[in-house]
Amino acid sequence: MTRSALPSSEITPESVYLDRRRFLAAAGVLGAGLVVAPALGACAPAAADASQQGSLGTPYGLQPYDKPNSYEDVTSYNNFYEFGTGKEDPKANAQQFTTKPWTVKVEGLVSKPGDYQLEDFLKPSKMEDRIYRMRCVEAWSMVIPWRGVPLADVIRRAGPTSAAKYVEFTTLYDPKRMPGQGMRYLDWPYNEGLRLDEAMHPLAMLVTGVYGRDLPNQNGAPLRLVVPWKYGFKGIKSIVRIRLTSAMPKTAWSEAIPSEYGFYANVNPEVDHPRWSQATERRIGQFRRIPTLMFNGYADQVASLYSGMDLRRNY
Ligand SMILES: Nc1nc2c(c(=O)[nH]1)N[C@H]1C(S)=C(S)[C@@H](COP(=O)(O)O)O[C@H]1N2
Ligand SMILES: [Mo]
Repeated sequence: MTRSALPSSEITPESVYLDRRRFLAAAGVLGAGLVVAPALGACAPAAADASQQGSLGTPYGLQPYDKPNSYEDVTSYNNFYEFGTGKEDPKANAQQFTTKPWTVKVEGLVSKPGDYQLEDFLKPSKMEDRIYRMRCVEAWSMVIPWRGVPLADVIRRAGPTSAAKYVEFTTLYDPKRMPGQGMRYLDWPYNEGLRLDEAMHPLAMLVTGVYGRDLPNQNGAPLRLVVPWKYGFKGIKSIVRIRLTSAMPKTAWSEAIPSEYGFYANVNPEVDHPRWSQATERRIGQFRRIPTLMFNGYADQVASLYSGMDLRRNY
């Protein structure tokens, strides 16, 4: 009997999900194996490890502590100021938020601007499951199995013109549905940005699900950004607009407190936040603090995007 044949009351959703992924990985089915392998390797049985880790795990800096966080952890400890500033507020306050229908506006320096229903916007792309380390600027972190599409796919379809240099993302503005927008924590709507080459990097994802299920509201339903080598605030939630621009977009946190948050937001353990160290992190669900890695452990993949840049000044 496979584990998924057990009644759901006997198993946690995350164990079923991860078991299935282990099976797919062992069978060589996962196209995104390079990306998911580190976390899979960490929880895979010893026999499977020998064949998986050398080829798949090593390039992504597999660490023994990189086990996926539980579904409960991932969905109950967040930042999403539109629903309150406490870590447990988003889950408590976002339950009634409706995300259907959902329109995504694509505009700016593109050959195919338009308003797309979310389903049509995503349909031409293949959904992928990828387990990423995630690091918040507040020095906590998680390992999360996301589901989504490569951001590069969506941008390619929009057809950036030769003048396009940056991508700007904007969250829904609707204070009736997002009660936190009635408070002036930030200059709403929340917005974020990437340089076009960062946005085209294969690790950058537009995410619609977690643990193989639809994204819960508190995690940014129905569409959010995930950029695993950058601090969590880049991962803008509940996106309604993607705009290609020639000038560097303003971003919510660097506008609010420019002395503490920059445009690049790359994880760099050598550059402290003005009020605390970034050298270590607290992995949610674990006891000891662990060292923070350059580019959150994705340096082999992304460091070349920043060659020649001073990452102390461009924080
Ligand atoms: N619209 C919006 N997106 C947001 C935020 C927010 O307040 N509003 N917080 C960010 C921060 S600081 C973090 S750490 C991540 C945390 O959410 P996650 O754990 O679901 O990735 O969401 C990011 N995206
Ligand atoms: Mo964050």
